[in-house]
Amino acid sequence: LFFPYQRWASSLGGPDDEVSKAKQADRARRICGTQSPTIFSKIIDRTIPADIIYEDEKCLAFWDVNPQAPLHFLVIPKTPIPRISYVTEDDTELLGHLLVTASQLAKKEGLDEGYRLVINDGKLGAQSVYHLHIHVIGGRQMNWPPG
Ligand code: TR5
Repeated sequence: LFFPYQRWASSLGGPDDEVSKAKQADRARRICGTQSPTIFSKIIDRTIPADIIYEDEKCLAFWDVNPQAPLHFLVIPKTPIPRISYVTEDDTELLGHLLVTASQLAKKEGLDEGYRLVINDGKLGAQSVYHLHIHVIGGRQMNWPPG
């Protein structure tokens, strides 16, 4: 528990950082196309290291490098779907699997008192990496509405 908390405490960049990253990513996506493979494809194929906590044939989970809470990890499909707004009926089973995995890992990490799942979509949703991912954020009181 100590390690992710320490990273969270030392990386409070603030929400503006995430919004500017999302704007940059959207600009790059419009100029360069679909931005594929993203950094997450490189984490999946182990070209770039990440602190991986779970893997199966359909998905991968790893600690967020810029945590927004004491515990913050991402659950991603191995298939590089860019955005939640791009999914189709064919992705129904995969999306269910991602949610069940997120829930099981949250339980394993001891988030018994609650946590938040977040999927950012596109520029207005502050998405910065165009490979679908579920944020699992916990270990502190969340606020509402989100920023
Ligand atoms: O803004 P969205 O919803 O797209 O979230 C992207 C998330 O990916 C952010 O919370 C970032 O902190 C996280 N991220 C970005 C990188 C990265 C990462 N998490 C783990 N490992 C990472 N590596 C190695 N490289 C990144 N660029």
